Amino acid sequence: MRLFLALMPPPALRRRLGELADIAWPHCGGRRVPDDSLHLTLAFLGEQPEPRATEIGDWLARLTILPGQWRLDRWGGFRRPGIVWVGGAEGEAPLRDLQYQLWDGLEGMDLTGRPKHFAPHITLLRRAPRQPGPALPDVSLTWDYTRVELIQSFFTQGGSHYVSLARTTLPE
Ligand code: 2AM
Repeated sequence: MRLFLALMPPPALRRRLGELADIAWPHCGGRRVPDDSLHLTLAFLGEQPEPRATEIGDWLARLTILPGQWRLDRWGGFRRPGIVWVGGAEGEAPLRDLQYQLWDGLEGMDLTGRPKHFAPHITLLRRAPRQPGPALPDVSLTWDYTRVELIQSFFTQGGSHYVSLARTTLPE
């Protein structure tokens, strides 16, 4: 099972992010990520056997995270795989703390893959031949997040399809 931990945007923010993908596409090209699949990856776990998914899901369901706010105000890209994303210019310390805390727990279960660098981003376009430029409008969105989800990724003809397997407990 191909797994990752992510923050999934609430529906209204998901729609706004989808609108940004529509705005970026004529400039950058590539394959637009469907609204349902937009997310922020906190920990990519790769292929894992099914019992591992259960173990990770049980661990996640017992966790409560510190709610936080992420201000999205920046276009960005990873030129080589042709990714176009939105992220934050600053104020990412709470997300970094969250990613750090999650990897501590995952490593406690002997999972590996903690990245050397964490660059929080929401991918809008994949395999885009052009990177975002000054013609794109300013981004100003706020994401109030409360829980992390364990997501299983399936490859389909239309791209990746995601299913949520487990989530952290909401804070009281
Ligand atoms: P991306 O959005 O930058 O492509 C599910 O595949 C998620 O995990 C995606 O958000 C993707 O990030 C990320 N991901 C995919 N393959 C990865 C890898 N080999 N290492 C780290 N993250 C990966």
